[in-house]
Amino acid sequence: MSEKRDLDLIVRNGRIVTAAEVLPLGVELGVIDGKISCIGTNLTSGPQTQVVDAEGAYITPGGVDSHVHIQQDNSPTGDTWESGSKSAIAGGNTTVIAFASQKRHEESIWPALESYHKKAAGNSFCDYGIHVILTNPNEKVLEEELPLLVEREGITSVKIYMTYEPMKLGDGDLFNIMMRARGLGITTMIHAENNDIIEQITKRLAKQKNTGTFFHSVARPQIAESEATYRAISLAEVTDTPILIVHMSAPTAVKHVNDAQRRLLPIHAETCPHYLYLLSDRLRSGPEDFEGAKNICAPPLRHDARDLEEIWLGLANGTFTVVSSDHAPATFDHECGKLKGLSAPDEHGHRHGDFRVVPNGLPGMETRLPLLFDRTFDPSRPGGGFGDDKIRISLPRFVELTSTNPAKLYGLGHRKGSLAPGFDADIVIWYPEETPLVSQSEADGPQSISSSRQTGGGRGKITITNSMLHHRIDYTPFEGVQVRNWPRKVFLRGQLAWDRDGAGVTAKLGDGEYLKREKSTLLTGQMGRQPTGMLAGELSYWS
Ligand code: DUC
Ligand code: ZN
Repeated sequence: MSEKRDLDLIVRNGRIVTAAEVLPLGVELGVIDGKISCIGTNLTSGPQTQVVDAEGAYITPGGVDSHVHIQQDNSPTGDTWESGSKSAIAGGNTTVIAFASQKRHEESIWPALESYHKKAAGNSFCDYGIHVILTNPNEKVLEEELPLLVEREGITSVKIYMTYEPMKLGDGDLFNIMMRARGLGITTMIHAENNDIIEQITKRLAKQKNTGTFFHSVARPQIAESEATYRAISLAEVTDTPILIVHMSAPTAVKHVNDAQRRLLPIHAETCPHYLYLLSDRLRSGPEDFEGAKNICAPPLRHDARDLEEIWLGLANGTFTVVSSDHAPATFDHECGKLKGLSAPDEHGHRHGDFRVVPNGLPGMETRLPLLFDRTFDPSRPGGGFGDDKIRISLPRFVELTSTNPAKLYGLGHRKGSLAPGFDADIVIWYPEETPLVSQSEADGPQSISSSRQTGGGRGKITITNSMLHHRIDYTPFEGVQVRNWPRKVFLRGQLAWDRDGAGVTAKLGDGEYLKREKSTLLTGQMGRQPTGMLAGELSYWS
């Protein structure tokens, strides 16, 4: 008779959140060999069992940040795998998916992929997958290499750009990639902005000497995003293939996605915390500084608070599939970083800003989950916390957007993104929220503030400062933003990887494993529908 084995870990006394619901307090997680083995009440511990008391806090699956740029060749001042993955773990992410980018002159995708594997292997604190950016989708790549990418490498997603001179592809290439992706079950991620609109406006801005940081947001108007989004959707419709429009910031573009979804087209959308929190006024620099460069990303931050609201609405109403960070940082104070856009002093001692040469992108892996969690309510409780005018989405929707959906969309739905038996024991325990926000002694004055609060520590408002983050970037665009909670403990496959009240990051470099991914198991809408206006079977003449 086989001996019943002790659980390695029990997490008790918390409120487990899945994409479907918040389970009652008292439901416990049992873990064996890095996997969740059971969920139940009064689980039995043995001498070998580590028991963790969540103290009534919410427990969510490890975050899956499915769009991060780490240690890419074109980002020399960004994060390394070491710093980036450490930052990910400290922000509650147990999985990231980053990009190996084919260079335009490369006839094959393998050199980029091999060199990217070498950078990541043994250097990650969290589990990771890789997407491939296609910039030269020649016939060999499409016909011979993509099938191997899926079957041999476990890479089931590609990203393509409609803008940026060194990377952008035309509609013909997009069409051909989508046709191939459809046959192979690849998810196509698209950066949708109309390059010609941006290029022409940029030239005209420069002619009028309007190159200061703020003009970055003027050069990339909403219509550039919405036109390209509509075009990408049309190509997806005619080729009948699922796509994901990445990092959406323009409500006019989100409307195209929403319309397409209502026609049951397989169109996914992604947004990022900066498009939910920050406006383009952040791009303004003072006369003596270049601070606005810290908020330069593409698509840009939008102009109006109503634009932010529309993006929140898209989260609440189901239009968006995922929220990623698009962590793509550049150090500010570095000649190849954001300051690259500031000239040397001229004969009068003036320095001139030029947004055209500022690297695009913001850091955000570590702040993604706390920023979004801040706006959640608990639907299992009377009133649920609604009534606070900041609240926008439910806790299950938070889990769906940040963990469950990205796992399913990118072929990890069988092991990541959910707290259920058989899944990896990737677990985030937050701070309990019922306890007094500030203890009496803390309320008495700054001298009595405890050490955990000095580190911005839990149980109460946490003010984001760059000094508390683990990336190797010298700023965060969210400096000074207050959030109500933070991942307190994070387990990666059953091992404690982050302990905010203890040793900080407890995972070891190299604990993170490469994840071979399966095909997507998340579909919005339907496939196999007849594109508008075509005859039944018309597609078979050419597809
Ligand atoms: N925009 C991109 O297209 N990539 C990375 C960062 C950014 O802002
Ligand atoms: Zn990106």
